[in-house]
Amino acid sequence: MKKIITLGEVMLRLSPPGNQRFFQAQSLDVEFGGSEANVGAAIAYWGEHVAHLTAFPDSEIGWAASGQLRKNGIDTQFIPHIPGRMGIYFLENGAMQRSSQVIYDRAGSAFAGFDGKDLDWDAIFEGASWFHWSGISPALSKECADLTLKALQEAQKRGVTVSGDLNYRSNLWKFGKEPHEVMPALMELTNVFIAGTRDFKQCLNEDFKNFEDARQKVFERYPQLQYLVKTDRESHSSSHNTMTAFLYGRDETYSSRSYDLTHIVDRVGTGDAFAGGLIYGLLHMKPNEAIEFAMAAGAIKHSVPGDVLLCSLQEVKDLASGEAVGKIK
Ligand code: KDG
Repeated sequence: MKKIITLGEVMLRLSPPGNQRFFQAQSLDVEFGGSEANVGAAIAYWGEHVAHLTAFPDSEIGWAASGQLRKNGIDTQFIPHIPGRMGIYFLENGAMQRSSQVIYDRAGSAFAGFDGKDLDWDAIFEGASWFHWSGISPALSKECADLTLKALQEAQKRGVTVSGDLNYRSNLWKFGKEPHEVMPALMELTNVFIAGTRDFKQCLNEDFKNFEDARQKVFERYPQLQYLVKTDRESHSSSHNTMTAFLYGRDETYSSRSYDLTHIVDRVGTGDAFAGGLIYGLLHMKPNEAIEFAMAAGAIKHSVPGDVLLCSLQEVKDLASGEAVGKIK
């Protein structure tokens, strides 16, 4: 069993049932979600030891959140319960030509104010093979940016492989720093980037001509970088997308098969299921198999409501190998 560490905020996810608009809703469906914990949940379901780092409020909601992580198979032993509130995100599911909408209500959350000064890094990383972070955490506050950097330094010190989903979100980054003032130092300590051209432009404040241009420059600039991974999504409507994934090494490129995803149930968390599949794949498989496995995990997530992909290893392997019934181009 491998040990994987993930870091990031977990929020309450409140959404109008089905495809109702916010205005219509008489009730809201309640879940917990957070990009990096979603990644961890998928991997934990496949039998690995995943420990998540975050901070929860010392309230019934905070305890419910940590209970949910444990229910998802995640080790919560390093998570403190501290003063502060639970961040919330409201999600209205799109339909047909109407996109989904996310509204954040997360300022002043326990995680945003968490400096991690009391974390026992030796215990956290003991026996760990992998650390995963995303560009969401450093966007939230100075404390979270510093905590992400510290976690990366501790991971690198111990030779733990690091993946980062650069995940630029324009509606975050409100604490007074721009992405390019924070992200390059984090990228220097990361071995696998999950990112597209827009992420690179924003994180490095550079006007790359296209993805090829960015790819060449980041491989030159970051000697520790092993893989650069991206997904291409063509959105025909809210419920019909086409997706393909690509994995670039220094000397090799692999692409997954393309998935024609019709009747999408919930695409939130697709990138997280994909990242979980990638981490699991790179820990256990050859790179060409890993990207196929990751894309299959991301594809299956579209059929599952909620933030988290919970499905068996075999189901993902079957789809990845083309043996499952699925609409594959
Ligand atoms: O990838 C899914 C995330 O967007 C969701 O879990 C909420 O973590 C979240 C965020 O910060 O938006």
